[in-house]
Amino acid sequence: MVEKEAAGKLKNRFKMIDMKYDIFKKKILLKREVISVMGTIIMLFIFSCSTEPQQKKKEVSDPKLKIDVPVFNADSAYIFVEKQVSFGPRVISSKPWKNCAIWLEKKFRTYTPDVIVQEAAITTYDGKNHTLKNIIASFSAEKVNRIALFAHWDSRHIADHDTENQNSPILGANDGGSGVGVLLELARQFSLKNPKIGVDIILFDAEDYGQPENSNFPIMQDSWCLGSQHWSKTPHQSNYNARFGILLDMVGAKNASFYMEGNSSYFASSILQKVWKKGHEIGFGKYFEYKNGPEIMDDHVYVNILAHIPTIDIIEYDPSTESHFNKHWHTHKDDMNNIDRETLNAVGQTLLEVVYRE
Ligand code: AHN
Ligand code: ZN
Repeated sequence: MVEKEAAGKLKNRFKMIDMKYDIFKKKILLKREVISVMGTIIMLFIFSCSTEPQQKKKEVSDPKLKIDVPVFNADSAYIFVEKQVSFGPRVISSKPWKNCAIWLEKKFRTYTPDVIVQEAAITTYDGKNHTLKNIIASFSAEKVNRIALFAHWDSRHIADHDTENQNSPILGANDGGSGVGVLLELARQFSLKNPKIGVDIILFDAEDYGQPENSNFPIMQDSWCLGSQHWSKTPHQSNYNARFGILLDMVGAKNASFYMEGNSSYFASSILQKVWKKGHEIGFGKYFEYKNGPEIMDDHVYVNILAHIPTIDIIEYDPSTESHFNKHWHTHKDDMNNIDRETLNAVGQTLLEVVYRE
């Protein structure tokens, strides 16, 4: 009896031990499972941590990838040139000049509320008095960080490089019209998508009323670029400043090439490099040639010297002509036949790239 009891107790004890062992085993198994699941989670976490930040870093360190640069519409720019030419020669104080000024101001106002027509009394080399009009459109006028884009909107009062009708004014489709056409298309683009930087588009008057070589009038210094001279001495806002400027002059002729103009290299070499590099990067290397051109007396010289804004001139250089300008320069052939959409596009798209990446 005692033996039986003792044997039963022992059995029970063994049962208890077995049960405890079972629980112990289960606990270990559970622990292992937990550890393996945790391990997987930790591994996944480490994996995700080690790859994600690298990708993010790439995006942050290369902001160029994020910017959507608009597509320049060369047809639109072409129509803007055509419209200017349709008024006739835009010679200061003439009817076509007055009508074109009204149209330019109105057109700008459809793209921005900040439009100023700056007027100034001038006397030209021929002793005549006029009131010039510089037409200015500002985008994000409140921003301190700005750039300025320039062109002249007048056309020459004489055709001194033609063989015929030298005393009648020219249409200036390329010489005047092309730069303005490109800038109007840029204005349209700015109204659709605001660039990060503030932009001023400044159309100078009376650039092309310079004294001709065969003139009987006494020689007058600084007879060209009267609008830019006035604006550079007296900008439309006191304390006006821009980080840099780009002038467009004769940017619409077929197969034009733009050499690195001498004054631009002297005053604004880094801007010149920036623009030429962009032109090459987006496939317009045949227009933006890495060749040094001569110094040209143009609106940007006054902007550099008087307004102290480093400014380049994108201006056609033709090594095959005597003037080194376009073959129809200051002749009656500077009409719409002298305008090519591809050239307008090369210049316009390059400028969009420059502006939207600032
Ligand atoms: C001179 O011929 C002195 N300067 C060229 C500036 C110009 C005239 N641009 C267009 N027309
Ligand atoms: Zn000219």
